[in-house]
Amino acid sequence: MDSGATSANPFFHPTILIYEGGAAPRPLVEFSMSDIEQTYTGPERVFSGVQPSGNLTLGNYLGAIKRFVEMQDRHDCIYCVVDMHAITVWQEPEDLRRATREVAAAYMAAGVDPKRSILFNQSKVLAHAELAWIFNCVARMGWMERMTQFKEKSGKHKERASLGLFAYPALMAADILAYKATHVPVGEDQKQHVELSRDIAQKFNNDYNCPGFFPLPEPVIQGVATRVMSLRDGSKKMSKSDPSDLSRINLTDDHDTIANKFRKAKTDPHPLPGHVDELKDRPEARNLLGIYAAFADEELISVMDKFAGAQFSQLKNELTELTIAKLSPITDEVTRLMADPGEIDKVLEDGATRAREIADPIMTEVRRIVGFV
Ligand code: AQP
Repeated sequence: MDSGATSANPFFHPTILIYEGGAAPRPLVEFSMSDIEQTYTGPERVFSGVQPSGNLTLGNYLGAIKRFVEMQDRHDCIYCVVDMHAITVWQEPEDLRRATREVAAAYMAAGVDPKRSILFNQSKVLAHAELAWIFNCVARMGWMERMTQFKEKSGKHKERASLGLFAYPALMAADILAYKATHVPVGEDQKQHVELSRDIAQKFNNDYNCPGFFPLPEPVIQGVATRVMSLRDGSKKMSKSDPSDLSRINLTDDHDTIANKFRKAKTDPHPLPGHVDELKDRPEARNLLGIYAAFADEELISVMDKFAGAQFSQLKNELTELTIAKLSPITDEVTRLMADPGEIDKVLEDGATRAREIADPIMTEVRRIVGFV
């Protein structure tokens, strides 16, 4: 229809809920559709996902899964294991199957209740792939080229990256909008992709002259751990695919491994500061204090008061104890659930059936709007 610039502004700036370090996690009822400049009038719905692309990290847990659990008390939530996203980089099929069940087990072990929320894996619901294709035709190359995740993951050899890695954000928009989800809890690294989903939703609504058909989904980025950093380099995100295992805490790490990784975590030579301003040029201190605050459900400032003037070794010891206390029950439960993969598969099948019930009528409308016979 048009060549990129729609009559309405396709780069609509959303209200992003970022509660920076220092602020207490606020009640989730904080967000409200009335804050959003849009004409969508349907119900609020939460959607988010995690890729089965390796061992889950502390970053995935604190930045995403822990908050998924909190949200299900107040909202209709759909939580997905995004296996189609995972194959944008090579995955051994056997590893993918195991990781898919492991992410599902981690959701449940952390407290996602598959009866209250919908829990399934993406490839079981074909609406994701179908809507992603339509969105490939709505999104503009220029929008995709600006995505920092593609730049980072494709590195110096873009021509060798998969087409899927480039188109990843269109699939993510489809994940969200196949359910007309209005809120997307994510870590900070995914903010740009949720913003792109808004642009795609808005352009679809404009191009096909169906104002308010899709909501403009809002990223919900809350808490003190929206960007957990590598333990080896405080300027780099903690990531499952980092080649250095010492850079991250995996949800499957045993106690000794957790203690060893924190012991070896990069620090600086100064005692810990007492004011948030002093963290500006001290990313490692900021990271370890932030992880402590997130696990302790405390404000960063009160954790800083506790450790002001102390050596890193004291923080590392207490952080190790706290991390083990919080993660052990989850790790044990994942191990228990993984002993019966058939049960996990049943949960995913049931979730997929419920997900299809929501997506199918939306896709029927989409096909009609697009002009498919
Ligand atoms: N370091 C992090 N701090 C806070 N949140 C994080 N998330 C990821 N890393 C951090 C959040 O976890 C959710 C699921 O992420 P994903 O599996 O979709 O992939 P990702 O964002 O690319 O995470 P990884 O661990 O870095 O995976 P790989 O290495 O496979 O790319 C998202 O909400 C994300 O923001």
